[in-house]
Formats: sequence, structure tokens, C-alpha cells
Amino acid sequence: MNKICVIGLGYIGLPTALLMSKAGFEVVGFDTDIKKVNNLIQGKLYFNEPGLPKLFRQASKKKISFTNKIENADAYVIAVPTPQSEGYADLKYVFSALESIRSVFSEGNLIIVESTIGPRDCVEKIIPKIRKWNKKFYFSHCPERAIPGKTLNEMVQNERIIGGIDKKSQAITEKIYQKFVTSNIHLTDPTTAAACKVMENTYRAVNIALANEFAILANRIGFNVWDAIELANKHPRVNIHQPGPGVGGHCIPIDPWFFVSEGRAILTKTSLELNESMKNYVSQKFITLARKHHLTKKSKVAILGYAYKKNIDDARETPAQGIINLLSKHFRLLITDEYILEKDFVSLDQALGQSQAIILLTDHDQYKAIDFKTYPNIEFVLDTRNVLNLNKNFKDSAIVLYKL
Ligand code: SAJ
Repeated sequence: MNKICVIGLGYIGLPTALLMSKAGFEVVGFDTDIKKVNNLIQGKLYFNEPGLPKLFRQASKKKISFTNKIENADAYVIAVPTPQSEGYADLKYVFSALESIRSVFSEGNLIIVESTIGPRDCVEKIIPKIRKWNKKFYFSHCPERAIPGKTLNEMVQNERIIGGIDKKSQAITEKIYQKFVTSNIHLTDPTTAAACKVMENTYRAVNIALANEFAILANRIGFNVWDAIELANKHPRVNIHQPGPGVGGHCIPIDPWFFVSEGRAILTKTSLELNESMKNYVSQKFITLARKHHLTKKSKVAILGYAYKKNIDDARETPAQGIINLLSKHFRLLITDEYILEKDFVSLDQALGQSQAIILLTDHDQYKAIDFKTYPNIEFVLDTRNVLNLNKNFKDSAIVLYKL
């Protein structure tokens, strides 16, 4: 396997292509979006990820090219989006990637699917399509498991699962990943590989839901959930997650639905719904506080943070959008997030300087340094991420701090 064609040059496909090129393979990066391809040809990246510009410069000196015309290769890596549609992974982009591959496919080539899919999708939907080509093929499902913000480190350092349809598929896929993965590689079948990936994200969704439930209970009972979680986590076998305004990103609110659609995943379904309902809960809590502080429809309220999690420019499925939709019916909103450049947001200083109340939705590090005494216009702050500290951020100020 010398030449690899990576299909889909997004958050996963592009770093994968660059790492494979750095590892010595001849790589073709293919995307149907001509704008993306042209940007890459001109040396421009279109999303931020630590270490990506450096890796891009290094890879550019190697054998890598970008195109919107598919090329024959020894191995094809599919890294296209698989949005959720009524509880199932929508495979339309995987199928169109397969159609592209089919036009250049040779006997004995390898196809690797990295996109997240339902546990039965390989066996029931993807492999039968390839079989119909009537050519000898090798196939593996290697779900990507890298977290935005640390994508490159995790692609190299995380343990990797290779779900091959037979021993030869497993072996030739392993040979590719061995070249750039420094951690253990585990061999299994495609269904188990896909199930692992969905289980990982379901574990997160369920545990975040539990933390959110604790936050709701804490409000009723009257204790500080953040302190209580910290103390409970001192127990050697307890790891309670963090509550928050909801769960964003393209994985945790989405992938667990692939289990729910199997019909028996009661705990998973309830957890997804509970996480989804946090947007409403947080908005209602803010509205109740605003009434107490006599805010009106004319009052300006600042939204701190729009990205789905801290210190990244990724806003996919961000709970902030739902909260903005709800709160914009009640107040004049000033939204700020200095990571999100393409939106017409205001600066942090403008948001703080012009608002009567603040709701903090994303735990960007920069918010930890805000000195609220310089903004006497603010009456209260609702911190949904436990970023702000009464003694530090509110020293010498009369602003009231509330937490989720
Ligand atoms: N969140 C909480 N409380 C927590 C942890 C997270 O509310 O205790 C929220 C975050 O604020 C964010 C969302 O959950 O809105 C998801 O963030 P995340 O950092 O937990 O995960 P993702 O979606 O960025 O990436 C996940 C990762 N999966 C796991 O950790 C099991 C990553 O490894 C996967 O590669 C990725 O999903 C994926 O592609 O599936």
C-alpha cells in the first residue's frame, strides 16, 4: 500500500491525509468542494486546530496533492460526514464516496471507512454495495476517535480500533496506521469497531446527563453542585462529569441515537433528551433571575461564548444557538465569542460594557480573567460552566454571581 486517497477533507480527513503523507505515503486528498481543494492547493487552511498549520507545511514538501477528481490508489480512506437522520447515520456521503471510488477501483484495493456509522451499517449497507462491483476488495472500519482541539495528538496517541472484514484486511490496514499511530492498535470486525465508537460517545452522553440531573436537583435542594461534584469525585471509583447548558459537537448529541434506533436503549434516550432540555432549563433560570433583577425587553444581555466547548472555533450543534433563540424573545442580546470569526459578534469588552446582565455559556479560558468591577453597568451574571470565581472575578464589585 503506497498510494492512499483520502476522501473528505474536513476536520478528520485533512489531518489524516497530512499525517499519512508525513508518514511517507503518497497521498491524494479528494473533496467534491472545489473551494476547499483550491484553498489547500494555494496553501490555505479553512479551520483552526493546534499544530495543523505546521503539519500542513511539513506535508506540503512531501508527496501530497489535493483534487476534486478522484484518482486511483491502493487504499481509499472515507472521512465524510454522517449526519444523524431519524436516529440513523445518514450514509448519503459515504455512498457518494463509494460511487467515486468505484469509477477508479482496481482489483485488490483496500477501502477504509473512518466516518462514524451505526454498528450494522458496514455489514448491512456498505459492504453489500462494494460486493456488487464484482472485484476482489479489502475493507476495514476504523472509526476516528480524535477530539476537536487535540485532534492531531489524539490521532497519533490514541489507541486505535481496526474492524476488518478478514485477516488480510486487518493486516494491511494495520500496516498503514502503524506508520503514524504511536499507541496500541486493536484488531476486530467492523460491527464491533462501530459499536465501540458509539458506546464511547454514549458513555459521555449518559454521564453528562447524570451531572445535569445533579445540577437540577442541587437547585431544588439548595447545594452547590460544582463543589459537591468535586468532593464526590474524591471517591476512588467515582468520576462525575460536568453539568452545563447542553451538549454540542458533531458526536455526543448525535451518535448515541444510533443505539436508540435499535429500540431498547432507554437510558441512552432519556440522557439525550435530558441533555437537550438543558437549553430550556438554563434559559428559564436566566429569565427568572432577570425578573428578580427587574430586567425588561429593552435590557441588554450579553451571551459569553458561542462555540460548543472551550477554546475552539467549532460551533456545530452548539447549545448556545437554542439559548439565543429563546432569550432573544425577551431581551436585546449582545453575543461575543472571539474564537468564532465568521459571525457578526461584538467584542468581549463591548458585550460586558453595554449589558445589564450576562450569561456565560462556553468556558473559554479568557473569561477566567474578567475583572467585573470595571463594568458597574452589570447587575448579575449567570455562569453555566463554573468558570467565574466570586473572590477573584468579582472582588470590589456589587454584581451578583449565580451559577447553574
Ligand atoms: N460536556 C459537558 N460536560 C462534560 C463534558 C463535556 O457538558 O463533563 C459538553 C461539552 O461542553 C460539549 C460536549 O459535551 O458541548 C461534547 O464535548 P466533548 O469534549 O466531551 O466531546 P467532543 O464531541 O468534542 O468529542 C467526542 C469525543 N468522544 C469521547 O470523548 C468519548 C472524541 O474522542 C470523539 O472523537 C468525538 O466525540 C467523535 O468524533 O465522536
